[in-house]
Amino acid sequence: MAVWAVYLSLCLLIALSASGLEPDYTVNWEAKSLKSRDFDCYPDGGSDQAKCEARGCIWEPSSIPNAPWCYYAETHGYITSNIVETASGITVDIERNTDFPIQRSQSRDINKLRVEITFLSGKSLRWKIFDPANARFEVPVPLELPATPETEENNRLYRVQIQNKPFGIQVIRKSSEEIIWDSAVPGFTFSDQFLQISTRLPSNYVYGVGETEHPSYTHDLNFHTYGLFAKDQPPGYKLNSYGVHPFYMGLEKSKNAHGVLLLNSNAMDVTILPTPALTYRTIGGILDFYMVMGPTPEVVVQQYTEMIGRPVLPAYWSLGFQLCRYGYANDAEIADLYNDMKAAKIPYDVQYADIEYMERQMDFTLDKENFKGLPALVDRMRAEGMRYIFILDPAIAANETKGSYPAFDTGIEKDVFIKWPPKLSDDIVWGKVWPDYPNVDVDNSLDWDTQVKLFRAFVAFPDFFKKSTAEWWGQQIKDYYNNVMKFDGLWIDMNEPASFVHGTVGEKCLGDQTLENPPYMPRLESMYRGLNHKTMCMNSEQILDDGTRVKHYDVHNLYGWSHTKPTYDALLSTTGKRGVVVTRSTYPSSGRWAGHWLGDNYSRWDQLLKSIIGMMEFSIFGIPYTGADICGFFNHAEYEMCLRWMQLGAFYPFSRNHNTINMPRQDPVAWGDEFAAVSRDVLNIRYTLLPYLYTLMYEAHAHGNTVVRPLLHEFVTDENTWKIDRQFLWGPALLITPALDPGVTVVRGYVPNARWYDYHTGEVVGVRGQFVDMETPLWKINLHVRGGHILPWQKAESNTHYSRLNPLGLLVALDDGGSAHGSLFWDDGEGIDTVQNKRFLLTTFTASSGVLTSMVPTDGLAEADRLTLGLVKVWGVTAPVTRVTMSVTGQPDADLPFTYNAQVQELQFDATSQSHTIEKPFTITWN
Ligand code: MIG
Repeated sequence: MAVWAVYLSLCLLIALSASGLEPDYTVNWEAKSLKSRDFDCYPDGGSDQAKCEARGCIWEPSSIPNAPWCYYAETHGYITSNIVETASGITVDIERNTDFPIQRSQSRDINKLRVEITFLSGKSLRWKIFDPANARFEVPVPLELPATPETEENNRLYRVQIQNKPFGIQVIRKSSEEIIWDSAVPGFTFSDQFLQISTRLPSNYVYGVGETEHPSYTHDLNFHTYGLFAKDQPPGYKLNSYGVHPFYMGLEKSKNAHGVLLLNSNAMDVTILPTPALTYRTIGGILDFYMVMGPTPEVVVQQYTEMIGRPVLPAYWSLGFQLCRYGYANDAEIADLYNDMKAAKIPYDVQYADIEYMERQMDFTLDKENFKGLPALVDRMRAEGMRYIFILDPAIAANETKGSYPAFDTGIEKDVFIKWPPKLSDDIVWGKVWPDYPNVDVDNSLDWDTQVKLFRAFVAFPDFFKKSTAEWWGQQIKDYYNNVMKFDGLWIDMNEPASFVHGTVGEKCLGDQTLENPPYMPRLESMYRGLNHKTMCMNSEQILDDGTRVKHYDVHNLYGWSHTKPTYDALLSTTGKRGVVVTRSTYPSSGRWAGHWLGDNYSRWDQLLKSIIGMMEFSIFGIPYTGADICGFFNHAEYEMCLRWMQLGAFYPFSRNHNTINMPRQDPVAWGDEFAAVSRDVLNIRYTLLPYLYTLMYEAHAHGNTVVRPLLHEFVTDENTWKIDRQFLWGPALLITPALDPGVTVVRGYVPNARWYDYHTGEVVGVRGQFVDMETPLWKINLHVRGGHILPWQKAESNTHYSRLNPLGLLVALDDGGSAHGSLFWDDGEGIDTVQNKRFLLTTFTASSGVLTSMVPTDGLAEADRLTLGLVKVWGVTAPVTRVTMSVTGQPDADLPFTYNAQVQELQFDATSQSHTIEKPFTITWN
């Protein structure tokens, strides 16, 4: 068929459908070939007609930007040969369709495969595609799966159908009959180093796939490819970055939602196509998919985190504001900053030290010249209720005199460092990172490569998969705490792992070069420079817990993951408290032990929006404790941008202002009084709402809820919310509408369909289900509270040590019917396993018809941590109030002092005088 004819009938089709006349004579095959036309048979680039046809594919230039010119024939793929259905799943044998030539001569095709579909539960399923004849690498990240499959058909939300030519799996949501996964599309490939599978998507709305920067939270479907491979790569458009999350959430036409994880840890890329469809291409392992059926976006995250592990509950203080920079000159500079913050009365809980506190950037050392006073300063700050976190990099310096650097010496003794496969060499795979050689005068004016060559010492990378490594790492951390200085949390960086040499010192990786430069190179930042660009050789050998030897090629993306639990365990066992760990490189389930900052961003306006998108993505990846470096890491921050960023960052769960070396200061006391005042005001709001934020963190930990919540999670039936990424929610009830652009005094925001109150005034917003213009003078960030919710709060203090001592306030925002509900989670803020051991208080609050009552489902709080009830604000009280009475079982009723503001419809009453501790239920009535 001539190309022009297809093109013409296409135009006709478009013209007619645009005019509303659906012609029934434009036959189906047109639409069908249009579909297969999207699936790229030459993603490697550099194709031409001859090369394309040599793959048995169809060459047809296209004027659509990014559309493939070489695409698969309809039946290109595998053929189903045998299907066995049981009550708990389906097993399918498939064979390569040999009508088509092999795909890539350098990557051996595997012609016979086994497909195992398991009905994990009524709401989740798994399909695993593997080589039944030869075991291949499988991801060693443990998932929590139901003990027995759901064998009762009627209990399953889904049905699975197998297509045979090409082979494909179709998952159908029974309630809507929508096909929500459909891999019966051309191009399925399973070869040694190139595995490709595509699925049609049920709607144009798909979210996730990281860690990589996306210009919008909703994916653009026009053939965009994102590489996933852990790299010390600041976030940038289409650049693979620190972590890897092959997870997406898809919306369906029926407005249901589902989530899909590809449990594969090899380098890969993911393309999103307008079909709509999605293509995965990975270069190793097997294809192991897990789907959760929701049916709402929020439930998808609950189900996903049930599988990968629920997020850690961070210490209460880690929700406080934090200050860091790379390149503090000495401890005196930190002391001055602390004093200035105190004097300016800006709430702040955590101070950091970056790599400069170390001697020559070596882990577990202290620069005894410039940071001699740091341990004492930390002691002083901690005595005043502050906390301290310091940085650790995984790589350990190797050029110290024997006997002078225990971290390396004991590491060698315990054989913790990554080596070559024994048949090639018994040496360590040396890299170079920050640590300097002993006795060098670092000259920063030299170019980078010369500096690396002259000044940077050899380093060894610990293999954190080994138990012995985890023990050794924990011991170093413990020794530092006991012998050098105290700390409360740990910040782990450079764990992609990052190196300043490519592969190894000398840059020659031993052994199989297809591991360094595979036959198919995913669309990575380093695709033309090899996989080992800025990291270690792919042929390095790592050893799993059970003794299995694996190649770094297969587990590279798990390096940060493997670093995280040992660090968290060490923090707990060393300090006896749960603290917090923040890690740069993550993989599904990293959230069980740590939070994540969004990496080395820029001091640029566009980064404010990108931080919201990044946080929302980490919300659905199950890592709720997240945020970006406030005011930007690289480059000079500018006053207005930094101020707006302080306002936005006050609503990051992980709220830290951080800056790179040699840049001007950008902390809140660096800009003068007005800046300090605005920072203080907005951080006071954050601190006031910390009891609410902490309760959300508990809900994430216990039930998998999101904390930073995209609007579509609360209002999924309203399609207006599906694209919103310039606003976000804290849980269900606080809407945050930041100013994200220079010079604005008005910001356009969506008011979802509910009653909302202006946080600053308590007044009801007159509209709903609409975009509105909100005033945003420089001092103000727009915040709205959703009617129907009760938010716990406490008066802010200089840090959480003090704010936690204040009485508990409640903000009761009544809905249209005069009702509201909410809860409070409270514990000692830092005890280990308080949730598991039920050493916490959970109180629920309900307001309705002028009565506020509390109930206490869990009362495991130690007496010292009890809270008294203080000031309660009720918004949306329409009639004047004459009396407010509090009653508690076994006590006489008490009148409470109150005020009523008729204009704002706000009732305030104060229970402070009652000294009522809230683990005892109460009822308060107003009339
Ligand atoms: O190569 O420790 O992302 O937050 O300040 C830079 C210095 C190493 C990268 C981290 C950044 C940190 C910096 N680190």
